[in-house]
Amino acid sequence: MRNADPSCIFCRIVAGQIPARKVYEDDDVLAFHDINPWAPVHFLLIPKQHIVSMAHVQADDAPLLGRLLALVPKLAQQEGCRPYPEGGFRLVTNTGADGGQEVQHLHFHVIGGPRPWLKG
Ligand code: DGP
Repeated sequence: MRNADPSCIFCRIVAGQIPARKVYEDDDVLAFHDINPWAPVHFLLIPKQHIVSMAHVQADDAPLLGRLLALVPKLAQQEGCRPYPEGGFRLVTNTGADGGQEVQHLHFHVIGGPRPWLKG
């Protein structure tokens, strides 16, 4: 279990110090709308603990990340993505500078809704 980083925007959202439009929350996971949406549906799914990126994931994070990823289909549909196969969603995890990661707290973008909206 990593400690929160007080300089991390997402740790501050987890702590309730910065407001966010929450989609889902439990003891270990938080989902909230992206402040700068790329598509009609765009929310972020994060572990509450401060894992910096996918490059920092360790073997014992597997149960947490498995649980987090298993939430994606239900939350995507809850937020307005149509069901597979006509609908669906994009799941993106930017990692490091070359991966385009801006916020240094592991997060999964869940992006969808009626196209065209695809970016990148
Ligand atoms: P990435 O490039 O993958 O690190 O994307 C970070 C995303 O986080 C970006 O799409 C915008 C979003 N974001 C940054 N700051 C905030 C914030 O304070 N609140 C919310 N809701 N989203 C934020």
